[in-house]
Amino acid sequence: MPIYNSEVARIFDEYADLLEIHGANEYRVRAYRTASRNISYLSHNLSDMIRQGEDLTKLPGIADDLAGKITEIVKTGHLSALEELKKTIPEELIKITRIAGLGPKRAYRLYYGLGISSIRELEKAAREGNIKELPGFGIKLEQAILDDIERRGKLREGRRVLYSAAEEIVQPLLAYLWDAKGVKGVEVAGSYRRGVETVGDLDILITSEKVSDAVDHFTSYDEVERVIARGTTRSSVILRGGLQVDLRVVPEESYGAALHYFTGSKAHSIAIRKRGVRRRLKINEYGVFKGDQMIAGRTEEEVYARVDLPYIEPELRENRGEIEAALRNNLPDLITLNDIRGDLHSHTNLTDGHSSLEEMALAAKKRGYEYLAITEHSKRLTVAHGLNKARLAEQIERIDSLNNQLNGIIVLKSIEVDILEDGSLDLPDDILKKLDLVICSVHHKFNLPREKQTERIIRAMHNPYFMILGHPTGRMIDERPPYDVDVERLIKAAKETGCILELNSQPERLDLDDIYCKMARDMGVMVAINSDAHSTQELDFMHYGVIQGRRGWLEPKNVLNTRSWPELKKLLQKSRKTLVSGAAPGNISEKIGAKR
Ligand code: DGT
Ligand code: CA
Ligand code: CA
Ligand code: ZN
Repeated sequence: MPIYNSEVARIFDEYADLLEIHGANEYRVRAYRTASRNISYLSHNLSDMIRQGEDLTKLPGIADDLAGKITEIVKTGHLSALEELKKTIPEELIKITRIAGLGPKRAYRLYYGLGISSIRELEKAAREGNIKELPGFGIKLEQAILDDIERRGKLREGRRVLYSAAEEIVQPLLAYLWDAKGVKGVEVAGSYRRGVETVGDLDILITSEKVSDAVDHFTSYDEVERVIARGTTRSSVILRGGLQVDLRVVPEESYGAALHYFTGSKAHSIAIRKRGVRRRLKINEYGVFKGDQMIAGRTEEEVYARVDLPYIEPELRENRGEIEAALRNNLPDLITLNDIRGDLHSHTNLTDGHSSLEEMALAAKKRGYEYLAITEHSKRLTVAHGLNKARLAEQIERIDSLNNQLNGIIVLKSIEVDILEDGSLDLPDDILKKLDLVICSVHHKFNLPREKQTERIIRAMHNPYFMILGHPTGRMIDERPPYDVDVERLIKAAKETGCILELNSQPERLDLDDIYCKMARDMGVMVAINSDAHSTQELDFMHYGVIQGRRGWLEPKNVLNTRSWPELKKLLQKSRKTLVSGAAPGNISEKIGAKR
């Protein structure tokens, strides 16, 4: 993948900003800014120049040092000096440089002068009038900073946030609410409780002996930016960052009914209420009523029981067949994090990860896993330092020797190999066959027409070493739509070729989504829930995937990595055998052609 001049220019600009925050010599900073501008005006492509062995120092403003850095960027996709510098500067400080009226130089002075390293601290200092006291800042700038922070907050208001971001807000908020006097119960309802991948607002229920204390406590939470409504049964606030939180105070005897009502979804609640009506019962957020008499409401189980249903897990409450399944006594036995025995997708610092092979293995062991697959990128992904055959062979040896030293965890030799445009894989069969597991992913050519994209992937699935399709639709929630692909056909092809689909647990991916998980399950195709961790901490992303899997009705038996290593090994070998004895890769295009 060639690096464009604009990318080199961007990296130099960022480097200049960070140097400036760091207080570097202004000539040095200016050298990178000038180089950045010159590069963006160049008529030649730097990649081509390097390939043709041309001397970069002939370009205006490019000395030896810069020429070396350009070569590094073109060859590796990043600048190690920039990566190093980033480690020494708080990430939020970089955000501060983008606030109106500030820039790297002023960010530097805020950091070293007032110890400000986050937007929160900046806002606080501005409100307290400390910014204007700094030489060269003044009251106008202080006000401009506050205005800009507020404007940014408003921009985010009303936008849905990722489940993972909501979780970061929910955990401390719940702990805080439990601290109020007289509190007997606190729970989040709404889309968050149903595990929806993005959340519009948070709906919190609280039962308390002292209602007004609870409400006061809530509205004086440190993170509250603005109180929208304040009442004895319902209060709403906007938190810093723009997320709305609705708090409802409910009596204990109505707790289950309220929890059911406010968990929704609306479609599910309406269906339940209709079943009530047929039984001459009224169901609302206060309880289940027969005439004027309340006959249930303390727990959700009671509410369901009154309409002759078993308890239904929140993740299923979308009126997508869960009530019918409950009536047939056929609700899924949903997967939990405890059922997961290993992680089948992770990267190390050999490519674009941040932790070493050994650190990853030990972190997986610490999480109680039996196995961890190390799935580095393959060579086409140059920006991620993807592995070629020789480097993969070395990695295989390293893993073999690590496995000899480690107890209680098995590191699987694996790869996340690119699916090329024609459906072939980025590495040859003779190295793939030495691996325990092969994940295949699309990382480029996202914009092929639907038919071509679908065939590209199906063709790859016919490679005998193809086992798991990584992040099957390529979507990034709120950032990139899925590529145009016929997922139903992919699932059918997976069924025919014995392939497995991944549910990638990166919080902005969650790919497969809930609907396709259910489709895979219904069509008898297994799903592997993987973290795709790029560091030891990211192994914890697994729980996001598990929640999405629950929304997709997945049971432990539908999920590949609930198997013990011996069982998993058997399944993988079987998938390989059916294919090796089936179509030879050479015949695949004819096979696909014949099917249509
Ligand atoms: P969100 O916030 O957009 O991510 O989605 P929800 O599901 O959290 O929706 P929200 O916050 O508007 O309302 C929370 C729950 O309250 C919702 O899931 C069901 C219940 N609810 C809200 N409005 C109605 C309604 O008009 N009828 C019924 N039956 N339930 C409602
Ligand atoms: Ca909500
Ligand atoms: Ca709400
Ligand atoms: Zn990937």
